[in-house]
Amino acid sequence: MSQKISNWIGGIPAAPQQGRFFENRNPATNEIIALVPQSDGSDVDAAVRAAQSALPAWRATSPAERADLLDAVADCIEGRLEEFAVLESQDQGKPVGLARRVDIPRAISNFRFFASAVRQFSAESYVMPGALNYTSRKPIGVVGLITPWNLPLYLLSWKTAPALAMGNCIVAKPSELTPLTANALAEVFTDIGAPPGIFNLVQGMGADCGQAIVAHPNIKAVSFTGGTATGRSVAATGAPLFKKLSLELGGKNASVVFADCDFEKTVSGTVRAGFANQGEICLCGSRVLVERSIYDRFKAAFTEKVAALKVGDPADEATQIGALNSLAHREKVSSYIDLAQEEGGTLLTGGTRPNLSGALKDGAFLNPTVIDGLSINSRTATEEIFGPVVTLHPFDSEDEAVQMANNTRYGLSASVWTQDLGKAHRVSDALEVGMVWVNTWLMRDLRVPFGGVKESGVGREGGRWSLEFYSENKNTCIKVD
Ligand code: TXE
Repeated sequence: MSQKISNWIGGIPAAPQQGRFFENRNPATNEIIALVPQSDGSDVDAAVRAAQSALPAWRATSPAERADLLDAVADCIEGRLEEFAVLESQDQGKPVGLARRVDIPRAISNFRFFASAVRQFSAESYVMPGALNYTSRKPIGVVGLITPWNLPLYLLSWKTAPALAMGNCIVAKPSELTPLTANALAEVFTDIGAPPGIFNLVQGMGADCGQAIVAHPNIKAVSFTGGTATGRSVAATGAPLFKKLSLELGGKNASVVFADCDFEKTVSGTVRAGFANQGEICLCGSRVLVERSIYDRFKAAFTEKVAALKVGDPADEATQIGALNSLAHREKVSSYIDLAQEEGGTLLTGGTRPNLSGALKDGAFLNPTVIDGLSINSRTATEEIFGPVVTLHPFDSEDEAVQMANNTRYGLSASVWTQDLGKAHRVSDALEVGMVWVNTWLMRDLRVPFGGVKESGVGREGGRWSLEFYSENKNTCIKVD
């Protein structure tokens, strides 16, 4: 059964002005599940006008009032958690259990965290002889939020909550591949009686709808999460307009495994880092670098664990690897598996499609894949694949491990696995990334900075960095006679 969804402008559903819709498919079954507005610049313009009308009243509210609204959003999503989890799973391909345990609860906690953070956000003052300076954080105005298909609600909530907390109004565009939980979030804003126009949602393609958001003269800041090539285009459009930009882009992250690690925990941790969400997380550890003295033992244990992952129906609670996000994306990922073999790699497990029947036979499934024997300079080991594919590489020394980990144009995150604290510090310090985990992966503390270096992005979000990004810092100097 497919539904026809709308844009949400000024708190009410709005059909796209050109009347065009496109099909949205469940990647596990290839069935059409929704018709989605194919919006263009005229829809974006209407959304910006609605946001501008809501802005004067919204920016005048107190932080406590905004925090109350964010808490109400969180409560409402929580009340509909199961519905959100099922929508996310059907739209994205991820196991429903993962959406139920991770994606949706984390989206809820984003709203609660930023509600609490803005209640406590404080200004600074600088006293000087004869004068007092104080800073205040002003809303930017109307902000554009553009999000990808891998963690749809979670990433939208990560931007929406701090943007509203700081008194901005929003024009958001989710990925055209995963429009449904964003649509449900817009419903939530209307259901809880949020001021119309503070959260506007425009559905559509990147090239027209996304580009129209980035180019719109009255959108003053854009927060974008997606591929590096798209990020480059967002920067090229937004920078000459002097927009504030936050770019969270791709990654080719290393898990660095030393011989002195806790072996069992490291195997489990690096398998999780490689294959969570089908490997479709920008933080996934898709290159596992292993000290040569334990390489063969690690390779065997890692491969065995990956081969045992349960691939299949995302609606089944026991499933660990669901469908990739689309058939086109599976083609891209599969093409890297072919490339890896041309580049001299050996498939240790995976590389094939699982044998699923019934409704799932045409789904975008791929068995989790482990490859070794590749040069660290190969395309497979340096380009972002963004799927359930991990390459293994041996190293001989700490220096070599660092050199190999840094051998990529990306610099988002890394994990280091060792019981030697000194080594953990040295290696973490030398890695060219924005985030390092030691003996863990994707352990989340909402107060910490999130973002990458090199071609993984520009800027930081998370905690106070989000509150700072979504506001302008203003200084007032008062002369004291
Ligand atoms: O992302 P896009 P795609 C990586 C991953 C993946 C590749 C491409 O390697 O295979 O990127 O994925 C909107 N102006 N990541 O094509 O295109 C688009 O509609 C403004 C990494 O799906 O970057 C969507 O809403 N917006 C990643 C959003 O940008 C534009 C997550 C992201 O889409 C636009 C996803 C334009 N010109 C993919 N073109 C991560 N780092 O988490 C597209 N968009």
